[in-house]
Amino acid sequence: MSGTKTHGMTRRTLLQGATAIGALGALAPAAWVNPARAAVADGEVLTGSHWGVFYAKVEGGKWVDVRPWEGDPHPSHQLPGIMDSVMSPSRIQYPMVRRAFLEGGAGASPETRGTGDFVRVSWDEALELVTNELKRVSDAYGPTGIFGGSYGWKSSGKLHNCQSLMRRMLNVGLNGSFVNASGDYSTGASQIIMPHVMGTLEVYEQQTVWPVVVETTDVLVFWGADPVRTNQIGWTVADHDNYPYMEEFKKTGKKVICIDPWKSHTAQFFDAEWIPIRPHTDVAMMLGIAHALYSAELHDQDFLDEYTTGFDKFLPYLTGESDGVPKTPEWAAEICEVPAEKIVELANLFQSNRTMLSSGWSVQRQHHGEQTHWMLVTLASMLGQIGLPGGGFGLSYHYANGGAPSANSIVLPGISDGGGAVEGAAWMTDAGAASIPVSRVVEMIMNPGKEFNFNGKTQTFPEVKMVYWVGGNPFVHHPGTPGMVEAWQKLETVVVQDFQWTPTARFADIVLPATSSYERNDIENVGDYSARAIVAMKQVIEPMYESRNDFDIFADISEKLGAGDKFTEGKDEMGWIRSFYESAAEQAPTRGIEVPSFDDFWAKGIIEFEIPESSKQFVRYADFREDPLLEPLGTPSGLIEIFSRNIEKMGYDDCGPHPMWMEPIERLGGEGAKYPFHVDTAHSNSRLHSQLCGTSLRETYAIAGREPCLINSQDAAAKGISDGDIVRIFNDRGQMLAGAKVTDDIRPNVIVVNEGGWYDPVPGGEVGALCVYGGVNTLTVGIGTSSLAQGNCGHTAIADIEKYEGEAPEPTVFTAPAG
Ligand code: PGD
Repeated sequence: MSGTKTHGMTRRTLLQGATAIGALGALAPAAWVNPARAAVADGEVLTGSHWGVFYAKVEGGKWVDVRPWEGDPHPSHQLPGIMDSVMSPSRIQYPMVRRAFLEGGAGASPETRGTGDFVRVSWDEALELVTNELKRVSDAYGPTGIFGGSYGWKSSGKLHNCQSLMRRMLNVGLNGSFVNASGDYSTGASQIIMPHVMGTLEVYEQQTVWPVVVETTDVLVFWGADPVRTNQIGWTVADHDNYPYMEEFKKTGKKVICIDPWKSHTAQFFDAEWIPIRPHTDVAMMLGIAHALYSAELHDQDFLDEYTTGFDKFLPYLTGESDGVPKTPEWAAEICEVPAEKIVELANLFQSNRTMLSSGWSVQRQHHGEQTHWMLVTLASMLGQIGLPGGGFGLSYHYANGGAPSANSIVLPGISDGGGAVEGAAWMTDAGAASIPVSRVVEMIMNPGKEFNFNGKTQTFPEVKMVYWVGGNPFVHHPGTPGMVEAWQKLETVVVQDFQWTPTARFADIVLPATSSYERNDIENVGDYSARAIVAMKQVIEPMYESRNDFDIFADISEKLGAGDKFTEGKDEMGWIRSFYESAAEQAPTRGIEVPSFDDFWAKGIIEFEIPESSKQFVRYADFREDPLLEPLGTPSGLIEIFSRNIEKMGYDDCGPHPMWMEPIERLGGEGAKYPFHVDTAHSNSRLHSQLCGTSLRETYAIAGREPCLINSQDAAAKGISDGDIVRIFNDRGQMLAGAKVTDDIRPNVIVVNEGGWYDPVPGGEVGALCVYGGVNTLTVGIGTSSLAQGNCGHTAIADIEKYEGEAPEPTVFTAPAG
């Protein structure tokens, strides 16, 4: 363990300056009562969440039921889980500190992280500890000692954005002395490659809207996307506007194709043609289709000439002239296990019909994931339908209801992280490495001083000693959990602020209980793409136990750091919410609409906006197609870059200048593949990542008390596995238990274990320990996608499976540690 400097630090030193009551550990909940008040003691409260707008029914101050908002066309079946999350046994009730940390000081016995040995402390004591640690680490190690790049899906709401609030505290209180992170775990590869190819992020942008798709698309392809399952949630408050359009499309009887190892919810909903591709081989299949198009002269050379650059440089690769390997349908079939005839058939089908190639993000959340969407764009360019109604490609139909027409609305600002306003924070950009690509966090902790490549730059990992995590669950979301367990042992101090006793909270030194969304007031737009309403996210109940709002926690820490006023700017919860609304309302006249006063809005609870006819006709890239000179793309050439000179200049051996098939580090059927099964880690139908895993909703899907593992009936028979059996899944990185679900909805040699199941190691804390619930990142690869994007590879894993014999240890992760 590095940082021995603090080993001798005693509890007394850590608590320096704490009040007598706090230092003695006396508990004073009354001092921390939230100033905000629940909306009603009896009745219904309208509020919002990632899962949509809903009514919470309250009786005698208790939340007893949920009812969807009548404006939601397709409410999520997960709503009851939200209510349960507030009261579940996995709720964090009090501030807690790891015993060894409290008694031995920062960095003491790091191997006891994750063992559940916590001591309850008062809020005074906890806040004093946290503030002293922030000061100590900042003083001792300088601006890169603290990692504040905490990532995760937190809760909706423009004020209680715990990640912005934490960085605001670090900016105003420590003058911005912390290491931040860029990007996200969803689209790490695509959001870096797409600006080179299309001049924009693509993944978070409006799609050709659904009414146009229903009207004009003949063939709708979902390539590794499951919108029926994943559109249940939104980053703001979900509107679910895509569902009625999907119903309409289904009624037309037009062709839907799902290219996916799993016969997904979408495949079943549309009764689609299912093409059970081998995982991680999509680029090869796309190349096979491209080759079939080119060799039959079915590609659109006019489109390629006018709207793209570099096809001539890609062509020798496609034909094999440059490397001796023609990317024929037969070549592709060997790799992807889709028959060559089917590949040729698809080439003809796509070319002779208006075809929308809609892709999800799993296909880029894998080793060399940059290539997939780049090749998809290349294929769509060869088909020549980009910018035509219902044709081309789309990278967000499956996310937050992308493609739902946008309203003429006002858009809310949110709490800022205070960065821009901080004097002296310029060191962050000067230092260069003060921000890491978000999924490199474990690599950073393990390799301080090591150089790494990222999108054309060479940077150096800083030496981080303290991590403060809010609104995320890295012990579940980060691929390669055993690597994270090991990395955490190098840290001196870990603070986690959450309302659930997540696996991440269990591996912390100091755990602070936050309120859930439903114990505070906030405000949010409804519909990430439609923005068709603004909802008052009203407080449903009083804060449970000793939980406090993230805003109040960080305001107090800022105060202790001498910057309380800078943090609050003199505004309380309702003051901020009012200011966001009133600032947004200033946009109303320019949009030709009227909005009520804040007080009227708040009393009403929700305001809705009209969706103009023009929005219902939006076609992505229609302007570019109409006039590529006047409406150029944001790429260096202004055109679609099938060949990128900028990427060529970077000279990476793991991401070339045009899309190509690159063998991933491991894959099913790959050379020397050590294990016979690919592990598909798609998102769950009944959770949002790891959120709600700690609730009673789990009982609706768990098998033998564990995360389900879908296995093909032939594979199950060969392995002697029956429906409901407990299975052990293992590879060189880790091992976990799961409950078998035998089905023919998954292709042979692939198993599905949804991401988001809570990591539950036995015995707690050990690197490589058996995870008894089924946290699938126990098995996945922790490396970056490539030197270009450094995204995460959460879908890259092969493993073996066996029936678990003997008495399986029961999961314990869903209850609070004693203390
Ligand atoms: P969540 O479960 O949403 O997962 O990773 P992420 O960490 O976002 O975690 C959010 C946490 O925030 C929860 O613990 C919740 O209780 C807490 N929280 C919610 N509201 C508040 C609040 O107001 N205050 C505080 N303090 N805490 C709060 C998701 C990530 O996983 C993502 S985005 C993707 S796309 C990746 N997907 C995959 C995948 O497909 N496959 C694998 N193998 N791995 C993945 N990991 C990634």
